[in-house]
Amino acid sequence: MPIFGPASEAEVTRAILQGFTKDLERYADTEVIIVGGGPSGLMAARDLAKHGVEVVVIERNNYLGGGFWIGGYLMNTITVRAPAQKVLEEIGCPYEEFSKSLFVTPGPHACSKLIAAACDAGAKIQNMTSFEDVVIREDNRVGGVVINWTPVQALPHEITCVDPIALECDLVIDATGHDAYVIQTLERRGLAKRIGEGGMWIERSEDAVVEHTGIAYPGVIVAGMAVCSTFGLPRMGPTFGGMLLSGQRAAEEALKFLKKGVPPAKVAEPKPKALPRRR
Ligand code: 48H
Repeated sequence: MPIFGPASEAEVTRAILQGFTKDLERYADTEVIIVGGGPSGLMAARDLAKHGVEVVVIERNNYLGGGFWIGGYLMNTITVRAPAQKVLEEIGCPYEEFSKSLFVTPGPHACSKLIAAACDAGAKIQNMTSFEDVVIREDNRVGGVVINWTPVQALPHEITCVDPIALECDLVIDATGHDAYVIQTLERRGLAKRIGEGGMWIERSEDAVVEHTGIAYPGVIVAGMAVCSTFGLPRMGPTFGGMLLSGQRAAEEALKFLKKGVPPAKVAEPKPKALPRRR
């Protein structure tokens, strides 16, 4: 008696294809695209999905988490300053108090909990996918992202004649870390400016990164280290509370932009006639 139920090779292939196609078809036109699946991007994805926003994370690696896996100096310990330990509590990640307002937790535990929290909330993940360019609309507003398979980008130029595809959205969140890749793309066209991050100053940088998280260009919110790079803020080294709270702030700003998250009206208003979703 076999242990496993029946499934042929062809069925397995079809299951993979259908899963991929179903997701990509749905997210060809979505509400929010988050470029970068590090701590700030995952946090934003989780909070947006929790509010019922259609959100997809584009990640160039096969794994999510960015710098959140290993903490500082390849030593696997994540540090967060108060009040960011509350986020760890929310996602069910155990932590210890190191000193009055500094908390520690193992990177792999924190990272896997955060990934699970984003997926459980309903965020979709498109990994091994690199952001290449922006889709531009009237007045140079960003209206989507141009993507390609990461392996295609990694091939020698002579054998990479593979055109990318594009996904449309209402809002892009640049959570690509130090590179601020979305803003960089706009900068190359003379549309935006990236100042570059400043030197390390933990006690200044984390407040600043949260305060500056928001719309940096029409159609683009910056989150996480991309905020420091865009606005010339000090860096915070191996402490991650600012990344988590910046992701939360990015989600709040996105909800405001999308006019979501407002309490429902007490009296039901008549529904407007359904229109095609956009453009
Ligand atoms: C698709 C891309 C692309 C692309 C990059 O670096 P991250 O962890 O980013 P944050 O901002 O969430 O967190 C920063 C933190 O890890 C850190 O580095 C800190 C706190 N440094 C302080 C200091 O002083 O040094 O994650 C970014 C993610 C990664 O997973 C990348 O692979 C991904 O974005 N990414 N994905 N297309 N073009 N570029």
